[in-house]
Amino acid sequence: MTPPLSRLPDDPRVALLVIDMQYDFMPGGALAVAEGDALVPIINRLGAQFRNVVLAQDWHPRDHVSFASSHAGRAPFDNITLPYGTQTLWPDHCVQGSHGAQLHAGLDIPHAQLTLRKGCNAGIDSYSAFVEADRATRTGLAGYLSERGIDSVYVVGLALDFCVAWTALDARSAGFNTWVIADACKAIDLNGSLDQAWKDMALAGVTRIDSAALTS
Ligand code: VGL
Ligand code: ZN
Repeated sequence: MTPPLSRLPDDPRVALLVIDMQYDFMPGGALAVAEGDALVPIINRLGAQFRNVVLAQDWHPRDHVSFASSHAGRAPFDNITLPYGTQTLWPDHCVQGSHGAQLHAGLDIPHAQLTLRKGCNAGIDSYSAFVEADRATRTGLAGYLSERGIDSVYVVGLALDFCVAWTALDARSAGFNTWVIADACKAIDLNGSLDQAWKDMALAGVTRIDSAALTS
């Protein structure tokens, strides 16, 4: 089942989810995604087309469980086993209140209504803007969108193979029509994670489009 473009950006039942456009994910940042900053003008153009926009912000306490520095003898990009499953370890990034955690100042979407901070629990990571990595703790985003009559989301931002993909998969699980705008995302691509993410999303019914499909 591939949904057609049955929900246009200015439809009040649609939201654009802008994921983790923060300095630590930009070139020069602690967990840099190549060309992440090239997305700023693309996402600004998209943002202007949508009535509803939510900004997600990775927002970790300084002793966060996803930081390699929280685990003696571990290095960034190692995998460890936590009570909730496998966790990839990262360089310290997006520490609450730090410059690296700030949204890129070039983002220009003044009508965005909600900034959703995630990953705030010291012991649980959260790639997804909907459900934390324990797959049980909810951020409240599905409830927020549903209460506002939103049934469809377009997802853009960083990183395609982690926070964008997990957010899109959870949006589908929560029943939202879900599109990922491929040219408005950039990937980390760790051990084949990018190919895997597209496969997982296709299987779940997430539709891949390019921003050109929305410019009429
Ligand atoms: C992200 C790794 C760790 C992301 C966040 O935004 O994709 N990736 N924290
Ligand atoms: Zn993070």
